Order: sequence, then structure tokens, then C-alpha cells
Amino acid sequence: MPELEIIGAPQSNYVWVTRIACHEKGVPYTLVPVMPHTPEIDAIHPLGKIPALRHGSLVLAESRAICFYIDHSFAGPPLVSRDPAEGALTEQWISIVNTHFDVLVARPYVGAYFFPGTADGKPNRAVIEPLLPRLEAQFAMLDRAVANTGHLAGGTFTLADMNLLPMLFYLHHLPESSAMLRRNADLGAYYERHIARASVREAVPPPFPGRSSWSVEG
Ligand SMILES: N[C@@H](CCC(=O)N[C@@H](CS)C(=O)NCC(=O)O)C(=O)O
Repeated sequence: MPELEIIGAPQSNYVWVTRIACHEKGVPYTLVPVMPHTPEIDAIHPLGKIPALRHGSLVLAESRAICFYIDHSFAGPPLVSRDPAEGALTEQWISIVNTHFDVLVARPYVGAYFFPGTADGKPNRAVIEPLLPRLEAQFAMLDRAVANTGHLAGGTFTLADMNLLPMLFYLHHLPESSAMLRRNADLGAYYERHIARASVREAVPPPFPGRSSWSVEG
């Protein structure tokens, strides 16, 4: 078997998801820590985004496609149930989290702290404040989703959970969102339980270059 490479900076939540998938399946991989929009990534992802994967002659972009490949090419527990209804529920939560929670709310909020674009480098309150009610609503949605089983889809740890945990990690380190995580007790318990899972812990990223920790002042 050729070596499998996960290509992308470890701080990317989506790079982290693909690494959790490798760990869950017991697939050895090499991390190639490159930034978005570098020649290596631009040659694979049409929009220059990370992660990418290389495995022999195969190159792939997009975390969901990469996880599909990992899940279906290797032995080990399925990341998504092969039962159509259970598998579809996992896909439903991956889709909701990626197209609503991550891109519309969590990503701009996290970015306003870590890449504020302000003259003094302080968090960008003009971006953060209007996002807070939406973040609150989405935390409540996720809290309800995990309340019954402690998982997003069914009663086991699936790719839907792997996909969400890296986002919650960043939110856990920022002031308003960590308070929301505490207020939404089922989601808070879900986070504490699963962030300790070996596959998730194994790839906790170092802080962004130039920072000594993940903590940020409000
Ligand atoms: N839909 C993509 C999203 C990937 C993504 O947004 N990656 C971020 C890093 S977490 C990125 O490359 N950002 C650079 C950019 O958007 O220009 C996936 O699931 O892989």
C-alpha cells in the first residue's frame, strides 16, 4: 500500500476531521502541513482549500470526499453506518454543520478573534456582535440534537461527531462561545466527553503561528 498523505495545516478544523477519520479506521498517514492557496494545494483543490489527500496516484480535495475514501478503502469500523437510514442521518448532520454552523456562524466568529483584520489586532467586535444571536441559536440546535444519545446521529460516534468536534474546540477557547457551551449543558457534556477520545486528542493542533496558546481575551 502506498503511504497516505493528509495535506494541510493542522490548525484547520477540516484537516483535523480527516486525521480523526484516519485514527478511527487505524490508517497510518503522514501530515504534510501546508497552507491554503499554496501551489501544492492549488494543484489539487480548485478553490485552493485544505485539506487535500494524496494516496498513490489518487489526489482528492474536500474533507467529506477524503473521509469517504478513507472509510471505504480500509478495514476498520465504518465512519458512517452502511444502513441507509442511519447513514443518511449522519450525512444530514455533516451537511447542517458544514453549510450552516461552520461557514455562516462559527468560522466568521472564530476568524474575528484569530484573524481580526483590525488596526490594533484586537478582536473584531463589529463582526462578533451581530453573530452572537445566531451562534446562540445554533448552539441550542446542537444541544437538542445530542441530548438523547450523546451523539449527533444514532447511538455511536460517527463522522458527524468527528466533523463537529474540531469546531467546538475552537469555540470552547473563545469567550462568548465557551459561555454558550457551558449554558447548553448537553452539548457541553458532549464536548467534554468526546474531546477526550484518543482519535480526537491525537491531532489537537498547536496554536496558530505567532501565538503561544489557544486562549484569547474578549
Ligand atoms: N468544504 C471544504 C472546506 C475547507 C475549508 O474551508 N478549509 C479552510 C481551512 S479550515 C481553508 O482552506 N480556508 C482557506 C480559504 O477558504 O480560502 C472541506 O470540507 O474540506
